[in-house]
Amino acid sequence: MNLSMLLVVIFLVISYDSRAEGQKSAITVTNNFINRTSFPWIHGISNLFTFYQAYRPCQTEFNTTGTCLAKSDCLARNGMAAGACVAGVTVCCDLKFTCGGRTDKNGTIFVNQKYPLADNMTNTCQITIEKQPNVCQLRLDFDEFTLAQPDENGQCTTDSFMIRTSVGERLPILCGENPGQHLYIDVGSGFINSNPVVLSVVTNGAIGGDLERRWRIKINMVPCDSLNMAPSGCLQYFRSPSGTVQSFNYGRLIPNRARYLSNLRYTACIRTEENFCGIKWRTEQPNSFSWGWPVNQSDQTRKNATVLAFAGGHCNSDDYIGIDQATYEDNNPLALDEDRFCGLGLMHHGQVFSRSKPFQLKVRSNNDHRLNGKQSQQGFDLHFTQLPCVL
Ligand SMILES: [Ca+2]
Repeated sequence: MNLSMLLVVIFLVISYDSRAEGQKSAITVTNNFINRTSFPWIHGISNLFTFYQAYRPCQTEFNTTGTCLAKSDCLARNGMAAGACVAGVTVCCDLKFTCGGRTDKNGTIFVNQKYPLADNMTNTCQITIEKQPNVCQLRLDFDEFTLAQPDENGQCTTDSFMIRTSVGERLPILCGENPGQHLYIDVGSGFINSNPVVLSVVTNGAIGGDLERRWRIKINMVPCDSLNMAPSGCLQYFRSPSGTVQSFNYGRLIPNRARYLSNLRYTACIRTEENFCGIKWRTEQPNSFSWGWPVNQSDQTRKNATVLAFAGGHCNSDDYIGIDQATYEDNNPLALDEDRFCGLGLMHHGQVFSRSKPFQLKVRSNNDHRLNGKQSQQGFDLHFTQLPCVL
């Protein structure tokens, strides 16, 4: 084959492959014109082109990183064609890790089946994570997380996100809206992967309102010798001098319904920075604390109270947020310590100070959600700032 003939063939191959998928009649005409059965060597050259243009990273139309693959190859790997690669020979393939997947790769991203589109089917979507040797924890980051809201009892009965592990404490079942949240899972310190972690999302039909069920969860493996390991017993771990901690499903008020979940028993921990001795917690917005209701208070007491913020023993019988030895004013010996906070405010000024280490926020809710629903309690959105040691 001389050079000019080769160029003509290359032109014909490109013109065939670069047709848009929708132009079916054009493809048929071209396909008839170049009968591949009659000219089998065209296959070889086409494959050569595909090989050179495949396996390069590319940007999908959803602004994620994809891989250039032949469309058939992409679909065979459960990927989704999300834009074109070079000259239409290959597509930019979004290789999704979704339902039925099994991974031992650090940084795997678990998405819903139709991601980035929403899923509104009844389904059980399950993935398995096998840890690599010398990994002690998994950290899940919810880049996107929208499931159905909890029911009036604060339970995830329509949709639920569950973590199954044979190591460590029981983890909360989640639902509702949790973008930006994270959590840690203990997976044991063994070198043999005897305890795979199973994540499952159970969904029931379409969800109401303008919500679209969708998730994108990043899975990171934390090595046993890493300084990034969360201390034992900490579901959430914040490693900064200041930051924000929100309750799961914190969001806009839903009348006569508590947004936060019932049956919670977990701790959010803050890493103590060097030369810091205290912590200040304040509400991120003026009303961003509504958690638990002092059921033992008489109706009259509640009516008379100007700010419905309660502390200490008043919070014993329902849900509360625990902060050890916290007072409304820092370094004031006359300000009494409290360790439980509840009601519709964080003490009277929306802030507390604690010099008790380690810095922890204990989140507790019982299985009775009636009074919390009646108060339309949203949960908490709290800002923390670590305080330097006083000499
Ligand atoms: Ca309650």
